Amino acid sequence: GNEVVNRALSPEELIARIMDAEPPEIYLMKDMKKPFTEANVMMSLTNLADKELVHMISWAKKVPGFVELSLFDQVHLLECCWLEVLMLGLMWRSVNHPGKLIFSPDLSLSRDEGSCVQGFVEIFDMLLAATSRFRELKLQREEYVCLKAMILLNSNMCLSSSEGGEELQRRSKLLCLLDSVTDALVWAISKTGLSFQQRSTRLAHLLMLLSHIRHLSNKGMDHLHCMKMKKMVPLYDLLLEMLDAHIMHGSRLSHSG
Ligand code: AOE
Repeated sequence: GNEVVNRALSPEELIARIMDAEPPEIYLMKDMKKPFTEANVMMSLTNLADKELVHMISWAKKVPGFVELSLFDQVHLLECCWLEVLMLGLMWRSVNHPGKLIFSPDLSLSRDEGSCVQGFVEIFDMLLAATSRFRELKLQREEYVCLKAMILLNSNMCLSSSEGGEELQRRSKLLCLLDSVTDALVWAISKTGLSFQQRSTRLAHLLMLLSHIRHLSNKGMDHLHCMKMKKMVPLYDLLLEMLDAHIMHGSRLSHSG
């Protein structure tokens, strides 16, 4: 099955496939003379995220091997990582615009403009800091697409580890996929003409940023939960249900250690 497919894919081919899977730019086509009020900004961001999530599902399906995972695993992975994936995409779009977050080509916010949303500034600053780090590292497109695929495949590692034989097989399938993306990232880094030592350090730097992105996603999820409580976010019933599912999994995980 997919193991054979992925062994046959060279790192170069794998990167070509995930570059091909990249979602398109989303335009909001909103009147930008609107004042940046809490309600307007949250409305636009929710509208944007809503469109991006549809593309994210298509993207995930094009990540080699993803559709060969069980449907349960596919749903679970996306449930766990959607905000991390959105945030990494946001950082990539914003990497050449210091001090700004480019949510879409027609919606970029400076720190001050973001401050109209309660609780936004803290997350905003963390997003800007992680984006600056990617700028310092001169993140390459090939590296970016590998990191995004890694977020997807690494997002619920702890879930299926303590179960029986079939669970172990599903887990090894996932780990095998993750290894192929790791090989691709190592290959992408090796193209930069760095010494062996420098390449190892770069790999570590890039992977350490993933832990910040996970932290940011957790903070963002808390923030979204607050917004929902305040009835600021006009979430569709289905999406609302999905967001609740995410919070439920999060608390379940934190109870088990
Ligand atoms: C980051 C990147 C981006 O491209 C868009 C947005 C828009 C909103 C931003 C967020 C972001 C950054 C962090 C912010 C957040 C608003 C508050 C938070 C600033 O501090 C996110 C808007 C999200 C709207 C909620 C939509 C609910 C979706 C639920 C999805 C779900 O649970 N599942 C299972 C679907 C998974 C499908 C892939």
